[in-house]
Amino acid sequence: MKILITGGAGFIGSHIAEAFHRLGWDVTILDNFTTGKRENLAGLTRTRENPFGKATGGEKSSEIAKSEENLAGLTSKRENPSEKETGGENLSEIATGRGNLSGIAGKVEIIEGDIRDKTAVAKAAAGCDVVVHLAALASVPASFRNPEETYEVNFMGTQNVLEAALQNNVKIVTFASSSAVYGDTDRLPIGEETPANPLSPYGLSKLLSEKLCRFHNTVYGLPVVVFRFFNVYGERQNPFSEYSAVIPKFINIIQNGGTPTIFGDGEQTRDFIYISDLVHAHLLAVEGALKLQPAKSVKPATNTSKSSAAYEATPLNLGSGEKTSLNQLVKIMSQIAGKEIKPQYAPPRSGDILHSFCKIDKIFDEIGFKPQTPMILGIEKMFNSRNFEN
Ligand code: UD2
Repeated sequence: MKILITGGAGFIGSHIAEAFHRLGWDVTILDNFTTGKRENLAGLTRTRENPFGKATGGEKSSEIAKSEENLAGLTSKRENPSEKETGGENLSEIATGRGNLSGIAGKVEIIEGDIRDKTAVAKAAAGCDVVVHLAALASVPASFRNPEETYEVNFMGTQNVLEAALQNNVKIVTFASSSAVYGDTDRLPIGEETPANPLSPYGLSKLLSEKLCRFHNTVYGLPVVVFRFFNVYGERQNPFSEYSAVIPKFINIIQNGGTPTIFGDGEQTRDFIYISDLVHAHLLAVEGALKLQPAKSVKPATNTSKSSAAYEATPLNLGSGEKTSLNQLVKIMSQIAGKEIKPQYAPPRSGDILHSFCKIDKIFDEIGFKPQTPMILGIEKMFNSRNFEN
């Protein structure tokens, strides 16, 4: 089985790439390396000699032996009696890196290219069974500075990816949308039925791209899962950029003996989801799609034996379902650091929303996903990782 991950060298993409790699899939990564990093892909190459640590892009790893029983990828457990019955548990282990398939590796191909480049996208998608589309300009503040480029990359880039997926009859595309499509709402927790009122070019670009996904499903029968990511955190998340997310930023400051700054009174809330939970959701979505469509042909999702709205590009919230205020976040970090961290407070950041946390019933009903990582655990793992060395 072969998967294309756009934005696969980024924080999120590299974790998803590792999980599929552990399953024995061939992984193609398309990334323009503006925010993605080659170091993020070290986990794909660690178990064997592989040129990618030094690659300049577009190179292929040497063929390596594959275990027959794992060639079926996600569905292998049905034929493999040595694995546990419950697919969810199994995939969860793969998602957290504890899967017993480590060391079984498919081919890895890294293509340096931009999703605005149709030729690069077509080349990357050739022969793929699954596409995970993550590549985007993902910053809200940056989208205000450069709305045009945000629309070009996020919307037209998505068009190129969907078109290439269609050309290759892929079994499933997953699309990374965002909680930013909701804008500010007082209907909490946020259910998928909440009217989308994006308040940034970034949020709008994601909403428009969701529509593109839905269009490709309705008109061409392309199966697409649309995930609305909430605040994702985890190892390898960049703490150094001006647009860095609050968790890696604060951990880095604390580990360097500094004082984190909270914008506002710290009572704003976010729904933080740990990276391995997000990876698990992707594995479940792909597994579900493969069960629905065992043959390599794209049929309208409605014609499959067991239809699911999830594969018809109706959005699914991908969050923890828990709300955490910034003040609570600092308390959790104090607990892990073993000392009281006293943040300083600054005026609220303009354009910030106050509260964001989501309902997660739909994603459970549709693909059986439930987050499993309490924040204290996820953040502790980040504290213990070595990714914050500049
Ligand atoms: C996240 C996503 C964004 C979009 C949005 C949807 C990140 C980096 N951004 O934006 O892409 O999907 O959700 O609504 O994941 N904060 C501080 N001090 C700091 C940095 C941040 O107090 O030094 C606050 C910030 O004001 C906000 C909260 O922490 O209230 C979270 O900020 P963020 O930048 O991590 O993420 P957010 O929710 O703005």
